[in-house]
Amino acid sequence: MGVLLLAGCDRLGSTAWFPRLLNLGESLSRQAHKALLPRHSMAQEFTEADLSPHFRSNGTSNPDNPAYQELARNGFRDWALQVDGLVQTPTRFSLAQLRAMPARTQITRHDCVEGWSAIGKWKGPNLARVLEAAHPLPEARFVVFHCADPMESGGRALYYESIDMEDAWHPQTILAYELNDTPLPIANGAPVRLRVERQLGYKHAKYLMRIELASRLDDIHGGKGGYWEDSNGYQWYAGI
Ligand SMILES: Nc1nc2c(c(=O)[nH]1)N[C@H]1C(S)=C(S)[C@@H](COP(=O)(O)O)O[C@H]1N2
Ligand SMILES: [Mo]
Repeated sequence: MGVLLLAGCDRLGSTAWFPRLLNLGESLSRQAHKALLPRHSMAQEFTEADLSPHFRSNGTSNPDNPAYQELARNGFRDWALQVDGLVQTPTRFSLAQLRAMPARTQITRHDCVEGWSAIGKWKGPNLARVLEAAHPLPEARFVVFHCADPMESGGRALYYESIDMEDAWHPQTILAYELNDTPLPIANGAPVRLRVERQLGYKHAKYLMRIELASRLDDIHGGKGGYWEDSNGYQWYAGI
């Protein structure tokens, strides 16, 4: 099993994450380590020939948020991703800083619960590398993504989502700033969105503004770990 997993990782050119995940040590109980193995599998990757001619937009396609609109007008030069919560070093990343990090490119299929799929090519740094830069504290168990787009009128109920450390450290979990070799369009979550390839579409938070490390989810917004989980009873773990 272990050999197969490592072989799989080698094939995809990513071996660094596994020892680092273990280094994270204290933040994962022994039981979590055991439970983590089955979910190590990789989502299927495709070739350029498989790309959908157009990667559609779903949900918000242009955030109704004056602060976001201002950032967009400026080509996101003043945008920064805040990483805080249960970290030693709260850190802000500019788009240029994220673009300067080692990046992963992957062609994957996005599956939306509303009944459509599309294959796209995504590029961006591994989420794990970004989180490591802020030094997660041992108590951190969840990664919460706070987005720019309000889901209700009057700027209320900003979209948000969350994943656990297993998915956060998975090699295909990236912060994408490119789709199909072009800067991520606003319709698809500019300037940066999450790709968490073994879960359904609604987990892939767009318009990222802030990433919060947390020990629990029940005291964040509606307490269910995401906008759709809170409002429509969607499953928090949306494995494909
Ligand atoms: N911030 C934010 N993220 C979001 C959404 C949204 O409305 N707002 N919609 C989700 C849903 S349901 C899907 S299927 C995908 C759609 O991504 P796309 O617009 O690139 O197709 O984004 C997900 N992430
Ligand atoms: Mo979706």
